[in-house]
Amino acid sequence: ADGIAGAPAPFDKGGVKLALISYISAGDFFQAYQAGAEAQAKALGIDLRVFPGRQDAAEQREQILQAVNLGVSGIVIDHGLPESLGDVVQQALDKGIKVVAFDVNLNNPKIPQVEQSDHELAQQALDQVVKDNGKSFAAGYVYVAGFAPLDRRNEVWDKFKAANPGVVEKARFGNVSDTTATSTADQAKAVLTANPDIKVVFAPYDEFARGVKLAAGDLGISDKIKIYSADVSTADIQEIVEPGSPWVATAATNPAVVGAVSVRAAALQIAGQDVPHQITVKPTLLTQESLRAAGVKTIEDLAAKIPAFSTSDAVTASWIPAKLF
Ligand code: SR1
Repeated sequence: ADGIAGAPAPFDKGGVKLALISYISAGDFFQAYQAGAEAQAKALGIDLRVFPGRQDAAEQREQILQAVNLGVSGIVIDHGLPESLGDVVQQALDKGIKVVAFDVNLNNPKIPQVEQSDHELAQQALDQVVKDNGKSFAAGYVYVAGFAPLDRRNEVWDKFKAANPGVVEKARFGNVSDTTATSTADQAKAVLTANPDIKVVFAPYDEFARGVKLAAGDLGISDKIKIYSADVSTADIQEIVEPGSPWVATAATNPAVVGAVSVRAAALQIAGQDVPHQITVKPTLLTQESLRAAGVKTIEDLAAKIPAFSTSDAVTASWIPAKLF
């Protein structure tokens, strides 16, 4: 195992074992998050064990116990259902294992919480909604309760509607599964057919937005609606900038950067260094117009143009290589 010269123990010797335990693995966001975690782990000489998520709470609990038995020094928990995790996470903490939570509220002062500033992210997207559409329109809203980032974004949507009585939510739908985009597309088709006055769809998860776009294309109404989302990937950029696309804006971080930040939070704790309880990676608004004007085609293009897409100064230290992409 390769140690890092000048790093605190145990990173000076290398071979530190860390587990990444996800609730969801399908989709661009989660794949990029994992790739970022792997890149940061490699740069720290960490032996990262990745446990794939299948939206299965019982399996995620089992994976946490497996990681404890493997003798890992840290566990990054990426999404999940808090009510099914508390006792197994406590078992890990009791063994001295450091835990980091991304987008799942584990409500424990010993567990740093990583998030993308979901309130700000939703607000950025909704500010663009108002710029493009004013404050009176019929809307569709894609939401599934119980996922911390979606619940936080929903708080902003609720406030937005309360502040803008001319915004009428005609329908609420959504599905989170291993086929989120296609299942959401089926629901969106029914919703858009039943509500032809919908002009705006707030779909704050890229798989939701992809589903709504698919439905609009199938129904031949891509020029009648505008879709506002969260998240970005190379595939998303291509869908946003293509001619006639109804997907007009997204507020996003680089998920690979968020994955790297999560691993750094675990590494700093393992090294006995302080980590803030709340760790935030700030989003950036990306409009169709700005992406087209800048000729952005990939997430790498974004990273080259916008510093926040290539690295974050959250939870770093002089001994941690942070520039990975
Ligand atoms: C089902 S939760 C999906 C969200 O998790 C991450 O926060 C991504 O931003 C995605 O939108």
